[in-house]
Amino acid sequence: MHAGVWATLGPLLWACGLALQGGMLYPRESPSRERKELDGLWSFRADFSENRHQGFEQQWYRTPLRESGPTLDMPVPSSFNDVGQDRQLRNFVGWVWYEREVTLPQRWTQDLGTRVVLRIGSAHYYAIVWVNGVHVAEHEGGHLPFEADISKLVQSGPLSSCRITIAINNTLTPHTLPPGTILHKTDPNMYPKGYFVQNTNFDFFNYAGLHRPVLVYTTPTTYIDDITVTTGVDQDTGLVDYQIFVQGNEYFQLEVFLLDQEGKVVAQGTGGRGQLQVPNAHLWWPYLMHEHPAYLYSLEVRLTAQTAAGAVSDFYTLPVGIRTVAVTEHQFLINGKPFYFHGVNKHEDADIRGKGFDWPLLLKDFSLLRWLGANAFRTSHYPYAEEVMQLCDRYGIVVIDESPGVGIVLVESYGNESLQHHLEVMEELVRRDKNHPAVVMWSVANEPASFLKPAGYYFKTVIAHTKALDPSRPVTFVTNSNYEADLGAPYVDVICVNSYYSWYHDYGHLEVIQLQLATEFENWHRTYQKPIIQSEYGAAAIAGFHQDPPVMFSEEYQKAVLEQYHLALDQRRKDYVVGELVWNFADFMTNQSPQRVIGNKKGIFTRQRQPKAAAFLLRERYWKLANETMYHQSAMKSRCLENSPFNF
Ligand code: BDP
Repeated sequence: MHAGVWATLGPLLWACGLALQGGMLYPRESPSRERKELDGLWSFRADFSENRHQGFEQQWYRTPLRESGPTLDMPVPSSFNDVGQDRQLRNFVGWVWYEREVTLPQRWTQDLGTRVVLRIGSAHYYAIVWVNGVHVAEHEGGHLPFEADISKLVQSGPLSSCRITIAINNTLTPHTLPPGTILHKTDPNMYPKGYFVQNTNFDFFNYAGLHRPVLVYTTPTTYIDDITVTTGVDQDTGLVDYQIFVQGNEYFQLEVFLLDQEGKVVAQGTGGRGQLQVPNAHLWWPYLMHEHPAYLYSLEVRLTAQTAAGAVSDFYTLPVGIRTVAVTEHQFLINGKPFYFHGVNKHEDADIRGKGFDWPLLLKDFSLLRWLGANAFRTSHYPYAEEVMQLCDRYGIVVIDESPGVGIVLVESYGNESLQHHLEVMEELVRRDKNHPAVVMWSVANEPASFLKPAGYYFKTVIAHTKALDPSRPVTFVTNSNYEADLGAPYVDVICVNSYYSWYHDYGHLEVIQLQLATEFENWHRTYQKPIIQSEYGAAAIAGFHQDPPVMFSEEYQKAVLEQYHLALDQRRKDYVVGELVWNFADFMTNQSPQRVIGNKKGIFTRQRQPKAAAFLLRERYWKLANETMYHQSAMKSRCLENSPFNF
């Protein structure tokens, strides 16, 4: 087979005039692949110079960082902001420098048949990477992985260790995603010379640093670069369409095996693309929708090629869930059955580590989701770590996968430069997450100023591009506009709408919620004939504040707002409302303002993941909803009884 044939996203991307270089398969160990994690302590320095450019002027990447000035120890993964006691570092805007020495196994540096790749899970926001002082990568965007092939560098001579330097800039501009602006304050009576602040239009703290795992991994020099899997169902037969892209050699053989959870081969094929048929397939069902949710097969891909040095093999195993997704005027269907989203919006956010990836925190969050009876969440307002998506696949938690397109409210952010970047980000997101069965819809943005004139063309283009990249999933963006003013709504598959009745207006007036919400639902559905998700609603409560009758910021008020929403949702959910996602799963950090009390307190859990009264209310509701929407009632009963707070 000829490797020049693009077997993955390639043709579509070329057709659209854009193309990412290569795939972004999650680095998994296999008989042909090894990994070395670089998590732990790195050396760190923020460039506090006036123009924030001293690091480049003095070329801090050329020699060990400790030689150009004092350094701090900085944990990776973590945001740098909340680790120390320095207020200036917490609020720092500009370049920070990370460095780590790493000793690579001798074989990696001596075997020319080994390809050595440096992979950065995320670096917020703009990153430049050097290895031993040599520039190897640059990446824009704080929430998606990027890589550099460093084989040549580490294999070019005797090497005892290699030095990785990463400069990261958290500055946001009108053309970044999310956008932001730098405001220079020039009044000498009020601000010192050169004073500036970063302004943003989103409601979470702009944490920065190396937020996700950094690692070095290997593949052979002829390697499986990308795999795309889409699935279908024909009666009882599961259909798995695969496309495999190989790099490094023109001539090779590919074999694929689909294994069930017992390790039995249920289908096999050869070549770079094909369809596997699985008789009596176990479908991937969401949590609480089936007695065996989240069934995952393993797709084992085996590559063999002849090189001058002899035969080469590469192996990669991809988890695969067989399921279908479809949208009608009234319904969201998974495996042909109506699916009702009852879940949450989240943030990657916690004490001290900020947006830093943390396994214990992640497992705690998933155990709370399951306790709650939540079957879905939205990755508000940016792509989450790959490990999060993997757990969603494993536990059957359905995901609306959102881009970092949050706070797009300035007219400057609707020009061509922003649009091109948004298209690229959607490419990176689809490339990374396309194979996750848990992902059932893409969200290209949250609450953009979609009433501005250029927003119509902008969202039409971003949505069309996303659909071309992945025709297998619906696309949306999340709005808080009025239905008449929304220029993006004609292009989405599902209307996702946020509202804060009796919170941001009609303060304290719980009695207006039902009427206002019912009117809104009617208007949207009459105008667009599309299913609707209440993609955000909620109220702030400071844990431990109690008032009865309910008063804003008390736990009772938060609960009462939710109850009123639920009454209106119940009137429409059997009709065209297909989901409800509370804002928010947990309290989270924001910028400082008189509207925020050490962050946003709309969590149903505290930032430390302890329940407020609203969590118990939602738990009761979600388990009831699950009970109503189960499709295999008798089989489900016994399973749900184990966890449910109710007797069915
Ligand atoms: C919504 C935003 C969300 C905010 C929330 C709030 O989408 O990011 O945190 O409001 O104000 O409009 O709590």
